Amino acid sequence: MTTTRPVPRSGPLVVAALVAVGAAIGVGELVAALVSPAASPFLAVGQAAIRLTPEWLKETAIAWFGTFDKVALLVGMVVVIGGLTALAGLASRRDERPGLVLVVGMGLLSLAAVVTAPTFAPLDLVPSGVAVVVGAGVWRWLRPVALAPSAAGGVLSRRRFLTTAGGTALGAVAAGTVGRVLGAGGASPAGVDLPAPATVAVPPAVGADFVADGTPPWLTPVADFYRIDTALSVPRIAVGDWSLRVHGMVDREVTLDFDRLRGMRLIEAPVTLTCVSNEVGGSLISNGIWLGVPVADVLALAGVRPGAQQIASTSADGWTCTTPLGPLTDGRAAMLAIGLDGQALPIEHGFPVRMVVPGLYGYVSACKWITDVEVTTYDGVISYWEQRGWGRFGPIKTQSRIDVPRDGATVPAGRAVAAGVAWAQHTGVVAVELSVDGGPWRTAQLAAEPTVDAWRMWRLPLDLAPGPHRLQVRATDRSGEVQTAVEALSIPDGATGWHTVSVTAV
Ligand SMILES: Nc1nc2c(c(=O)[nH]1)N[C@H]1C(S)=C(S)[C@@H](COP(=O)(O)O)O[C@H]1N2
Ligand SMILES: [Mo]
Repeated sequence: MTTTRPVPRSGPLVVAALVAVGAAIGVGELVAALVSPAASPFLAVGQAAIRLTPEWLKETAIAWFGTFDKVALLVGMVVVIGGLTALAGLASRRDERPGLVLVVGMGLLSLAAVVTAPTFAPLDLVPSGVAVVVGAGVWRWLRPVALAPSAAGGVLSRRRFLTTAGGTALGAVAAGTVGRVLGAGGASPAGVDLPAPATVAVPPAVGADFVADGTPPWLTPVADFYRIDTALSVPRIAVGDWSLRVHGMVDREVTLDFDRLRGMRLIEAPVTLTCVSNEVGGSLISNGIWLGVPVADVLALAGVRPGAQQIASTSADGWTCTTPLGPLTDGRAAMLAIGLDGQALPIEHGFPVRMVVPGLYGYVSACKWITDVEVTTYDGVISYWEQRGWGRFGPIKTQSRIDVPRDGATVPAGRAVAAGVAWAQHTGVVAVELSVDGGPWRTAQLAAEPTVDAWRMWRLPLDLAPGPHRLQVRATDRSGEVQTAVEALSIPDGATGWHTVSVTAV
């Protein structure tokens, strides 16, 4: 008499594989929180993907997902890992090796991601190492339970599998959650004391916007401030753990802790930040009032040697930018900022210390979570984005935007108002003009200009005949330069062209 072996059910195998991989990720998260917060195996892989993403793909991702590009990456990772894991589970009916290969393969991938991170330290290997061992162990233990013959005592074995797998899954989720919570601890802007600045460069911003006509408020609410960075999980640095090392072409190396920095001469100034990736008409621009220590004062402590040309700033997570010494030492409000709009910096905007330089795009100046400044030459350090094809220098280009009416809007014929913003940080905007259907340029009314380091709002009543119309805007800066009509992509050093919207008057 022959007995046929029961065909193993695929469901439990897939579940077993998913639980094993989930346990690896969850425990990896927990171990990372305990020994090396930046070395979470899951996030390290995502972070490596960000580093390796070719420029065209990054631009496509930003075009598709905007500032949700990181969420999209994480969701994509979950889908890919889940899919591969399910396949490996299915392939493991007769043999545990496909599942093992998957777990070990993912472990090697995360080790590679961790080792190639700019902030790599040997301890960072531990979370991925533990994750592989846990993942492989859970797989080797759960797979036989998943395959337990369903003939005799089938209900029992199914129940045993469900409780075992379910319990392990719960444990994995708990480990991962505890890991995330622990990893988030320590750093908090709440309760950080900000001394009063010696220089309050903040004239009352009265009449600086036309919110009633549809411009953004002159001062961007902190919660609405655009956010751009390469950090999949933001560095969380407790004030007591922070220090800044100033070295390179200096007379004496200096290391400042937070209290020392906070005790130096503080200035407060509005500065409008802009991202080089901002497209014509885009929203990657925001205005804040920053509190900080002039970069020049910190450089003076160290003493810049002759021949130095720029500084290279590095963040806690290993991102770098380079900034020419000129704009850092010519008296403008270039600062190591510790405050934004009267509060300590929000974590995602660089807590506890970041750099802010009026007139330069963020990628060449606005280093968040800054921990290291090297005084060097232009060729001494090539920054993160310069390595990826972006320009070495990133002065902000004179630009303007139509906020109202929106593209595609229907407006009342005869009595609409157009309004928006223009910017030429540290130079200032002296005129904004609007052209309807390619006709003559009409001069817009400008709002007050509390500082040349911030954007400037404009408005212009329109008298449109019924029908479709095309509105175009251009700004003129204080150097006399009229915003160019030439359309350029944001790479390598900032988009140009006139923002154009199409509307229908009825
Ligand atoms: N550490 C770190 N700092 C960074 C970045 C980054 O990726 N990492 N991105 C820069 C870029 S490209 C911009 S536009 C600004 C944005 O600052 P915000 O997010 O506070 O608006 O931060 C800059 N500072
Ligand atoms: Mo940027």
